[in-house]
Amino acid sequence: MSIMLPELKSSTVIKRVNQGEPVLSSKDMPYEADCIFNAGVVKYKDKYVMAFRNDYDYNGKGGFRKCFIGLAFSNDGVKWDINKEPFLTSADIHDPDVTRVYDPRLTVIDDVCYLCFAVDTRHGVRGGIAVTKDLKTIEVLSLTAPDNRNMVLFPEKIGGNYVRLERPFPVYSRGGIDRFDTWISFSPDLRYWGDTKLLLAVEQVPFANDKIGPGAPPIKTKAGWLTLFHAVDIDRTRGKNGWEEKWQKRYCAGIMLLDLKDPTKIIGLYKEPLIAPETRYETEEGYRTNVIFPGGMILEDNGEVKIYYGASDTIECLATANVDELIALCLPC
Ligand code: M1P
Repeated sequence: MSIMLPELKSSTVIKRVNQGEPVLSSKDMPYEADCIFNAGVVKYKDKYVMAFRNDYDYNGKGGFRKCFIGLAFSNDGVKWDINKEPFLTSADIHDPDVTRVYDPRLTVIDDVCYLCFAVDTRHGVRGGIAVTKDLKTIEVLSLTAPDNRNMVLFPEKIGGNYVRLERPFPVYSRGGIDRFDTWISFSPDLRYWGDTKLLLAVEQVPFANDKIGPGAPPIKTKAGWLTLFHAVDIDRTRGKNGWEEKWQKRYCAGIMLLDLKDPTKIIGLYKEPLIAPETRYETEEGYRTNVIFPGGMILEDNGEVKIYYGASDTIECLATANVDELIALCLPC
C-alpha cells in the first residue's frame, strides 16, 4: 500500500524564468558533462558569476565516476558563457584524502569573492571555504571536521565576525537516521570557527521530515537577512524516481528571515515551501527527480530577487520573486 505525502506547491510569488526551462545544462558545456546543477551565483565586478557542479561519466549504477566545479559568466543572469576549463577539482585541494569537490556557493564580502563547497574525503564529508582573487586560482582557508556540508557565508561581517550557516550531519546521536538541522557559527578570520548555535531544527519546518540545510547565502533587506534553505521529506514507499532503482526523498526550497544584528534569531519563517518540485524537469526528468536545491540568490536594484536552484540534480534553473513579497511570506500579518 502506498502512503502518499501531501502534495506540495510553490508559493504564488514565485515566477519560473523561461517556464522552468534550465538556464544552464549539460547541453551548454564545452566539455564532458552529464548533470550541471546546485550552483552558487553572485554579482562580482559587473558580471554575474556562477560556480556550478558537473557530475559526469555515469557508471550505470546510480553514481558518477567524475565531478568538478565549473564557472560561467553572464551580463543578465540568464544567458551564460562557460569557462572552457574546470574551476576546482579534487586535485586542486592538494590533499590525497580528498576524492570529490561539489555543491559550490559564492559570497562577495568587501569586494572579495569566497567559495564554500563540499569536500568528500576517505574519512568523511568536509565543508570547505576558499578565497579567489581572480576567479582562476583559489586558496583554501579552512576545512571543517566531518561530517559537514552545505555551508554558506553571510555577505558581511556581523558584530565584527564572519558568519556562516552549515549543516553538520550527526548520525550516531540521532538514532542512525537522517535528522539534520541548520547551525550558525562565527569566525574572526574565516579560518577558525566557533560560538556555534542551533539555528533552525528540522522539526520546526512542517514540510520536512528528514533534514534541512542552508540554501543560498542570505541577502540583506530592511526587514532582516532573507535566508533560503532546503527542506527534505522522505517517503519509504516511493520507488524509482530518476535513474537509480530507488529515490525516496523530495527537496523543496524554504525561506526565513533572520535578525540583522543577531542572525542567530529567526524573526520569520514561511511555513510552506517557497519552491516545490512541479515542472516536468523537476518531477519527471533527470537523475534524481523531485529535488529543488537553491544555492544562489541575488537582490536587484528594482526589488527583484533572482533565485537559482538545481533541479532533479541534473540542470540549473532560475525563478524570480519580489523582495517585499518574500518578506511578507516570512512575516505574515
Ligand atoms: O541528491 C540530492 C542532494 O543530495 C545531497 O545533499 P544533502 O546535503 O542534502 O545530503 C548532495 O549530494 C546534493 O548535491 C544533492 O542535490
